[in-house]
Amino acid sequence: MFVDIANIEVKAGDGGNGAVSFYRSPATALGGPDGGNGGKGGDVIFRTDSNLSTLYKFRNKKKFFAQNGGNGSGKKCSGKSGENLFIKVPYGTIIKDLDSDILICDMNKPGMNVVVAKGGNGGIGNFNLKSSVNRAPKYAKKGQPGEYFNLCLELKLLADVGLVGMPNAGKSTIISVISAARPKIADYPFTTVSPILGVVNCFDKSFVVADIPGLIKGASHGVGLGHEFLKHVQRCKVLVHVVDVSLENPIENFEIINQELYSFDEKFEHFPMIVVANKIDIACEENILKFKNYINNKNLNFFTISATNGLGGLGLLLRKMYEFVVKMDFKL
Ligand SMILES: Nc1nc2c(ncn2[C@@H]2O[C@H](COP(=O)(O)OP(=O)(O)OP(=O)(O)O)[C@@H](O)[C@H]2O)c(=O)[nH]1
Ligand SMILES: [Mg+2]
Repeated sequence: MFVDIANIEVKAGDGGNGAVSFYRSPATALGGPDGGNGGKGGDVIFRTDSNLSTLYKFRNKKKFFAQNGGNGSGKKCSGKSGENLFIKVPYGTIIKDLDSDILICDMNKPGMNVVVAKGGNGGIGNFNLKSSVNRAPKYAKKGQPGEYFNLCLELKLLADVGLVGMPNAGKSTIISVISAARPKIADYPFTTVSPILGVVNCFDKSFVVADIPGLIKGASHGVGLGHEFLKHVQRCKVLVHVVDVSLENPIENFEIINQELYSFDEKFEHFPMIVVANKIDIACEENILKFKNYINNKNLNFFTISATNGLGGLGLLLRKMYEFVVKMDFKL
């Protein structure tokens, strides 16, 4: 199941208390203070894990508490530090403080480790509190509490290329041809119900393509499935808009999806886009030509393909995706 949002509680460990103790032995009845410091509480650390692709594991487990530090003890013994707690999240997870809605971090790089809640420092024992004024303090300091947060985790996929379009346009067929991803493909709308990622190897580079569930009119306002997933294309470098040209009205369908993209996020109005006219094997020439002219007038890159039988410019399309990814990487 694809889960891309989760609320959780995290608490770092409390610091252990410092000890109040005095050295005693058969030979020394009144030794000096020897209470050790408390140990530091464990931190809560978020870590990206490339094997994860959803926030599913947070559906049932919501509380994550790191270990407390141990209390100090006599003979100047410090308490044990609490163990850090590592929470693995998929690459692309955004962590926000739920109460203030402030962004804490964006786990947008592989291999990231971020301390989100710091463990409390241990309290100082009476051995370390002695001074010229008080050589035998009968008190020690308490450990500090660990930080506590209510967090909202939100996954926004970090694919390079996003495949968007109406249901049944052939998006999943395309990703299955250009990558090793094997999504379900079928001749009915909404076959894909959650984003699928595929890695494309092209020339010297590999890049990630996301197949997003089909969008329909009203998607930006929650109609159909797609709108929940529109956020996953916000961080793509280029969109590949797949249009079924075997249908009567490709221009209208193309504009419906564009409107949905724009009303979801106005930045899509100026977003790099490649237009793909798919299913040319069963489309009529006139329809293809009309659509081609329309797209050319918009100065967008345009490719005609048949994802199922290899007709047309699939190789050229791949090359164009590659060019966009390289160009955008260069700009970043
Ligand atoms: N004739 C023909 N059929 C195609 C072509 N590309 C895809 N199809 C068929 O169109 C149907 C839909 O393809 P999908 O790849 O599942 O479409 P989708 O865009 O992923 O659909 P959703 O997941 O519902 O959004 C399947 O039956 C495919 O076999 C093509 O180039 N020519
Ligand atoms: Mg699909």
